[in-house]
This record gives sequence, structure tokens and C-alpha cells, in this order.
Amino acid sequence: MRPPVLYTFRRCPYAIRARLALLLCDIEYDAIEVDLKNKPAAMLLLSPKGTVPVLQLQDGTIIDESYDIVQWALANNYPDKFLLMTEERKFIAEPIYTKLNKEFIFHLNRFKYPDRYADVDMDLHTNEIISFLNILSSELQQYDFLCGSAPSYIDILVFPFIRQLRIADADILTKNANHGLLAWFSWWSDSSCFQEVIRKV
Ligand SMILES: N[C@@H](CCC(=O)N[C@@H](CS)C(=O)NCC(=O)O)C(=O)O
Repeated sequence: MRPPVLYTFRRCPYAIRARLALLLCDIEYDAIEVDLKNKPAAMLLLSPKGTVPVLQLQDGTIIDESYDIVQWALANNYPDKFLLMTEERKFIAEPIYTKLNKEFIFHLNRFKYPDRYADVDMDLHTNEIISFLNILSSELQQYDFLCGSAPSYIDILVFPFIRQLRIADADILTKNANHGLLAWFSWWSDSSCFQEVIRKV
């Protein structure tokens, strides 16, 4: 049987989440690299909203949100070295995800591409970015990963966006991250799993 098919884009942080989760969960898939300016008709038929990643499962189920792909992968084959997600840990992870999704990404997009938006306020975006870095720094003061001493889904969801920030402006990260956050960032950047999913093919 053909493995699941992932419509992806190499540099897309959402798609990186999906590829990281599938790799860490040892789930084989066929990747279709999408040209975002010329999306494949087959993908648009499966998911008309036209964003990557889109995962088509063997039974035809479509998962077209990166968060859901990460959760599906973990539900299928939870990595041995990952944290067990207790309710207490989810209580830490979910607010970080909400802040990332509802606030940080909004500010990051405007910080990175001020010319593309009409509602840019650089001071506000910079302050909001720093405030999110402070939250991560405080979580990573105690432990090596965001929810404890081993990785969990929240690390996979957050890392690709901190990488985007680092690419946009390395200084804002190095000046505002504590040692724990910088070490966490290096760990993920240097990890064989990230190197594998970001490799140019
Ligand atoms: N909420 C979606 C967002 C995915 C998303 O916005 N992906 C971008 C690429 S990084 C995209 O496909 N944009 C559509 C386009 O550029 O036309 C998810 O988490 O999967």
C-alpha cells in the first residue's frame, strides 16, 4: 500500500512541523514539494484552502492543519524518548501554543515583512516578540525542553518559528533569549532530525 502523501514546502515552518513529527514518529510518507505560486490541482482538490502542509492518509483522510498532523503522528507512534504528556504538562504546552498561534506569528510576519502589511507597528511587534521569547526563556530555565527534560509536541510546534525569527533578525534572538532558550534552539537546529527534514533534495 502507498504510504501517506504529504504536500509540503521545504522552508515553510508549518510544513517543517509536519515533517519533523513524521520523521520523529518514524512514519514513512511520500513528499510532494509544492510550488506555492502554482499549487497542484490534486492538492487543491483535497484541501481547497490551499495551504501546506496537507497530509493524505492511506484511507483517504485529509489532515490539512500542521497542529493536527503533529498530533496524528504522535498518536500513531509515540517516540520512546518523548515526554509523556500528562494533563499538567498540557497545561503548560497549550497556552504556549495559543500565544504562538494567535499572537507571535502575527507579530513575526509584520516584523519580517513590514512592506506587506498596512497595520505595521514595529515597536509593538518587537515588544511582543520579546515577550514571547521571555516566556520560552522562563520555561527553559529549568528544563532542556519546553515541557520538561525531554522533547514533546510543543517543541516541534514552536521551533520552526523561532528559526524564522533567527533568519529574519539573529540579534533579537541572541539579545533577548536566556542561555536555556539559546541551548534549546541550537539543540533543535543541530539535531539530525531537523537536518534531515530541511535538506535540499
Ligand atoms: N494553519 C495552517 C497554516 C499553513 C500555512 O499558512 N502555510 C503557508 C506556507 S508557510 C501556505 O501554504 N500559504 C499559502 C500560500 O502561500 O499561498 C497550518 O498550521 O497548517
